[in-house]
Amino acid sequence: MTTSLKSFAMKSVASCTGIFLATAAFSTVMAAESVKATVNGMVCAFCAQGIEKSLMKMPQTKAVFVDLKRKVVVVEAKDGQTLDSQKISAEIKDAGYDVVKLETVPQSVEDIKNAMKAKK
Ligand SMILES: [Cu+2]
Repeated sequence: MTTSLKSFAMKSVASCTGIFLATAAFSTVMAAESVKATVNGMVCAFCAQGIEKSLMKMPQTKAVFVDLKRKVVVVEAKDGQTLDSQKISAEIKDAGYDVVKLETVPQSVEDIKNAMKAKK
Protein backbone atom coordinates (compact mmCIF):
# COMPACT_ATOMS: atom_id res chain seq x y z
CA MET A 1 0.00 0.00 0.00
CA THR A 2 2.72 2.43 1.04
CA THR A 3 4.86 1.52 -1.96
CA SER A 4 2.08 2.11 -4.46
CA LEU A 5 1.33 5.52 -2.94
CA LYS A 6 4.98 6.49 -3.18
CA SER A 7 5.28 5.54 -6.80
CA PHE A 8 2.07 7.39 -7.59
CA ALA A 9 3.43 10.55 -5.97
CA MET A 10 6.68 10.29 -7.93
CA LYS A 11 4.84 9.84 -11.18
CA SER A 12 2.78 12.98 -10.70
CA VAL A 13 5.85 15.03 -9.83
CA ALA A 14 7.54 13.84 -13.00
CA SER A 15 4.59 14.75 -15.21
CA CYS A 16 4.28 18.19 -13.61
CA THR A 17 7.92 18.93 -14.40
CA GLY A 18 7.36 17.74 -17.94
CA ILE A 19 4.47 20.12 -18.45
CA PHE A 20 6.42 22.98 -16.92
CA LEU A 21 9.39 22.44 -19.24
CA ALA A 22 7.15 22.17 -22.29
CA THR A 23 5.44 25.46 -21.42
CA ALA A 24 8.73 27.28 -20.91
CA ALA A 25 10.07 26.07 -24.26
CA PHE A 26 6.81 27.01 -25.98
CA SER A 27 6.83 30.61 -24.80
CA THR A 28 10.43 31.28 -25.81
CA VAL A 29 10.23 29.73 -29.27
CA MET A 30 6.82 31.06 -30.24
CA ALA A 31 7.34 34.81 -30.12
CA ALA A 32 4.25 36.42 -31.54
CA GLU A 33 4.46 38.61 -34.61
CA SER A 34 1.84 41.08 -35.73
CA VAL A 35 1.42 43.70 -38.40
CA LYS A 36 0.07 46.95 -37.04
CA ALA A 37 -1.53 49.30 -39.54
CA THR A 38 -2.77 52.83 -39.04
CA VAL A 39 -5.89 53.22 -41.15
CA ASN A 40 -7.86 56.32 -42.08
CA GLY A 41 -11.52 56.21 -43.03
CA MET A 42 -12.88 53.69 -40.54
CA VAL A 43 -15.85 55.34 -38.88
CA CYS A 44 -18.13 52.67 -37.48
CA ALA A 45 -18.40 49.08 -36.32
CA PHE A 46 -19.32 47.93 -39.83
CA CYS A 47 -16.04 49.28 -41.20
CA ALA A 48 -14.18 47.40 -38.49
CA GLN A 49 -16.14 44.23 -39.14
CA GLY A 50 -15.53 44.34 -42.89
CA ILE A 51 -11.79 44.81 -42.47
CA GLU A 52 -11.64 42.09 -39.85
CA LYS A 53 -13.45 39.66 -42.14
CA SER A 54 -11.23 40.26 -45.16
CA LEU A 55 -8.05 39.95 -43.09
CA MET A 56 -9.22 36.78 -41.36
CA LYS A 57 -9.47 35.17 -44.81
CA MET A 58 -5.69 35.16 -45.19
CA PRO A 59 -4.29 31.72 -44.29
CA GLN A 60 -1.53 33.20 -42.09
CA THR A 61 -3.91 35.19 -39.90
CA LYS A 62 -4.40 34.03 -36.34
CA ALA A 63 -6.28 37.04 -34.99
CA VAL A 64 -7.41 40.51 -36.04
CA PHE A 65 -8.04 43.48 -33.81
CA VAL A 66 -9.50 46.81 -34.92
CA ASP A 67 -9.54 49.92 -32.75
CA LEU A 68 -11.68 52.63 -34.33
CA LYS A 69 -10.67 55.42 -31.94
CA ARG A 70 -6.96 54.88 -32.48
CA LYS A 71 -7.44 54.03 -36.20
CA VAL A 72 -5.41 50.90 -35.65
CA VAL A 73 -5.72 47.49 -37.30
CA VAL A 74 -3.60 44.67 -35.91
CA VAL A 75 -3.16 41.31 -37.61
CA GLU A 76 -1.44 38.54 -35.69
CA ALA A 77 0.39 35.76 -37.51
CA LYS A 78 -0.15 32.11 -36.75
CA ASP A 79 2.76 30.46 -34.96
CA GLY A 80 5.67 30.01 -37.34
CA GLN A 81 3.97 31.92 -40.18
CA THR A 82 4.95 35.24 -41.69
CA LEU A 83 2.44 37.90 -42.61
CA ASP A 84 2.69 39.74 -45.90
CA SER A 85 2.29 43.36 -44.85
CA GLN A 86 1.83 44.47 -48.46
CA LYS A 87 -1.07 42.04 -48.82
CA ILE A 88 -2.62 43.35 -45.62
CA SER A 89 -2.26 46.89 -46.90
CA ALA A 90 -3.85 45.90 -50.22
CA GLU A 91 -6.77 44.17 -48.47
CA ILE A 92 -7.50 47.26 -46.39
CA LYS A 93 -7.21 49.57 -49.41
CA ASP A 94 -9.45 47.28 -51.47
CA ALA A 95 -12.08 47.59 -48.74
CA GLY A 96 -11.98 51.35 -49.30
CA TYR A 97 -9.71 52.66 -46.55
CA ASP A 98 -6.39 54.48 -46.44
CA VAL A 99 -3.35 52.81 -44.92
CA VAL A 100 -1.10 55.57 -43.58
CA LYS A 101 1.39 53.48 -41.62
CA LEU A 102 2.47 49.83 -41.51
CA GLU A 103 4.80 48.26 -39.00
CA THR A 104 5.70 44.77 -37.82
CA VAL A 105 5.70 44.39 -34.06
CA PRO A 106 6.83 41.47 -31.87
CA GLN A 107 3.52 41.41 -30.00
CA SER A 108 0.33 39.38 -30.09
CA VAL A 109 -3.12 40.94 -30.48
CA GLU A 110 -3.61 40.20 -26.79
CA ASP A 111 -0.39 42.07 -25.87
CA ILE A 112 -1.45 45.11 -27.88
CA LYS A 113 -4.97 45.14 -26.40
CA ASN A 114 -3.50 45.00 -22.91
CA ALA A 115 -1.02 47.77 -23.66
CA MET A 116 -3.86 49.98 -24.93
CA LYS A 117 -5.94 49.27 -21.84
CA ALA A 118 -3.00 50.21 -19.63
CA LYS A 119 -2.63 53.57 -21.41
CA LYS A 120 -6.25 54.63 -20.89
CU1 LIG B 1 -18.48 52.16 -41.27
